[in-house]
Amino acid sequence: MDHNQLRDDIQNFRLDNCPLGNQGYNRVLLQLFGYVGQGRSALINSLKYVLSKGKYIMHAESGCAITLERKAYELTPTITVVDNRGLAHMNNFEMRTVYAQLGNFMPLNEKVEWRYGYEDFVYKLEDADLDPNYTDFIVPVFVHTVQCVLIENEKGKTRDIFRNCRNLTGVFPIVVLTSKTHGNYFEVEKKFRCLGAERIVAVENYFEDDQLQTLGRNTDFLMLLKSALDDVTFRMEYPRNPREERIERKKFLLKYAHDTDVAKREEKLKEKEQQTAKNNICNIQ
Ligand SMILES: Nc1nc2c(ncn2[C@@H]2O[C@H](COP(=O)(O)OP(=O)(O)OP(=O)(O)O)[C@@H](O)[C@H]2O)c(=O)[nH]1
Ligand SMILES: [Mg+2]
Repeated sequence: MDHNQLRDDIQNFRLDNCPLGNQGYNRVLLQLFGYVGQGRSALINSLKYVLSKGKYIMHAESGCAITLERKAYELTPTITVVDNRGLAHMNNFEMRTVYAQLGNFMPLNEKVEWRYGYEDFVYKLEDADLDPNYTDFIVPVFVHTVQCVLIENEKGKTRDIFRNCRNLTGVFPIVVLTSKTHGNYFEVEKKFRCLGAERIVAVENYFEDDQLQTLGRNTDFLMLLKSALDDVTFRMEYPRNPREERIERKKFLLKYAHDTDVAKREEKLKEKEQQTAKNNICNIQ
């Protein structure tokens, strides 16, 4: 498809024009997530740049500043992109906060804290009910740099993350590989395909000192947005109920938080029993 046509289609996409109307949704929310320092903020700046036809502006701080606050950036009248806090350790406590961000249960423009206590986490979910959001159609986007190879231990966890994301949002995460020209992206793409990724888009982000637009580079960013909108159109062909979907997301989060907590308690109990057994052996000797 012609580049200008593609950009116009993205700019003009409206949920009202879906086969069954908007069904109660009023915007498409691209939720960027992944590990720290993978190029999420740079991706937002590139998307804004490619769609604006104007000068390059650094909207989201990229580079030295680590994103700690959840922030939303409007791309078109229908599409908004959210810069979520990145994962540092990939443990279940961080993961449940990542899922809470993806499920739209964490407020925008506030620092995202990892909630290690079960009650603390559940109270935060309850707080979100003060001003519940039913109207965002969530599309998860996992951002990963080509320069960072997934190690064996991370592969299984990433597969689980993809599956949980799909269960939470109903959409399989789109994988965006950044730094396309700084590594072997075919190799990295193959690894993500093996983890079940359905759609993978590789891009080279634009920066203040690297802002010469080319057709191919721009088209990669537009293809990412088209891919997200294709997913939305596909799901909007079926009858949906945004309120019920939000309740289902909350149930998912409560169960995940509970299971994580139980597993942690069992682990602690086992450690304590092992220590007691060790002490008893020492006392006998
Ligand atoms: N060459 C190149 N560098 C990139 C690209 N994307 C991001 N970077 C660099 O990678 C680093 C991290 O980019 P950010 O945009 O800050 O990444 P982030 O995921 O927002 O990071 P946190 O907010 O810290 O978790 C920066 O030094 C960027 O310049 C890319 O496509 N190409
Ligand atoms: Mg960032």
